[in-house]
Amino acid sequence: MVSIFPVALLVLCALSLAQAQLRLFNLRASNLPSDLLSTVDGYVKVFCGATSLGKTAVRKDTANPWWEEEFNYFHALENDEVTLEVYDADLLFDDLVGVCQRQLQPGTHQHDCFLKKGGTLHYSYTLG
Ligand SMILES: [Ca+2]
Repeated sequence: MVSIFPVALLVLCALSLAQAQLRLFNLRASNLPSDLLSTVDGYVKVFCGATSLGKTAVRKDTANPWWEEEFNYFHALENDEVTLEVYDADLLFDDLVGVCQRQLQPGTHQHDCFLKKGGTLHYSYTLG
């Protein structure tokens, strides 16, 4: 008699390793901190694992920016870590306001992430 257990295990592995499409969208921030020397000019860099998915445009002179960019990645895996780095663009060196990291789960999710130097990043993603 041939056990079907190894086959079932194989199928499970294949399912859990199946690449999925990640769509990250609706990026907004609120109450970004200002410094004395410059306006708050926010932008966000997006990564999935070690892969850079790009960055948003700079929203000049607002503590409550929103970004219309969407980020798509077709090789995402469940439990991959998505990283969002929020910066304040400045003349010489851009300030890192905070970093948000989260492990991807199937479905559509909306998250608020408190940034180290102040303010909150809001974003949504769909994995599926
Ligand atoms: Ca600035």
